[in-house]
Amino acid sequence: MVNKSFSKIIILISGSGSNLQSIIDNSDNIGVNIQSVISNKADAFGLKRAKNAGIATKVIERKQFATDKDFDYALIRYINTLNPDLIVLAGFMHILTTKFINTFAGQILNIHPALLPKYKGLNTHQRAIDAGDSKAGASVHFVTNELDSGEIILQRSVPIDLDDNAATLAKKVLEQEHILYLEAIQKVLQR
Ligand code: NHR
Ligand code: GAR
Repeated sequence: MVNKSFSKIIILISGSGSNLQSIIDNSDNIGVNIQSVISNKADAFGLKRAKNAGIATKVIERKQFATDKDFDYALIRYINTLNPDLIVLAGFMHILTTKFINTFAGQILNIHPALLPKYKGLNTHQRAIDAGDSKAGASVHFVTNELDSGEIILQRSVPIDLDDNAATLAKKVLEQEHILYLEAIQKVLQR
């Protein structure tokens, strides 16, 4: 049964979807109903996770469209049919247009694998190691038109050990992300 007091969310992915899995597994606890999982990659493993959980899935790929704008309009049209309370980016790797951000202003969250404002963009773990940082981590933030720069909701950190490489660090951070995203979604829905 769908509890009416649950918030409606949709989740956008591009890949493995382990953050998606964490939200699926804890959706009752944090009071969310996942209406749909959207992937911009047809082969994303996260689509299988959603299907296994009986959640609707939708593939909308950039290559189906002539321009970024047309792609984003297709996303907007689909999302508008669902009217979600929150749009959750979980390993979504395509930069969204201003039109998309403005349409859903204040309703879009992203998890970024760095202690923002450090290391916006890509390749965050290698950059933290190369800089000699003693800690790394992840941030959940509101998505605005400036990449990875919206209000930070919550962060979690992990130590960078001397024998860490980008892969071992990514694994440690990802474990924290799975907890962090649950906490951040709850925090946003409570305000
Ligand atoms: N869109 C907007 N407008 N603003 C943000 O802050 C966004 C966003 C879309 C995604 C996630 C972000 C991250 O957490 C995110 C934040 C992709 C890229 C990127 O350069 C950068 C940041 C993020 C996601 N993507 C390349 C592109 O040209 C493609 C890279 C690839 O496919 O491997 O879109 O880090
Ligand atoms: C996560 O580490 C997330 O922070 C990162 O991709 C991984 C997705 O893992 N996001 C970005 O780098 C966004 N540019 P998942 O698909 O297993 O959740």
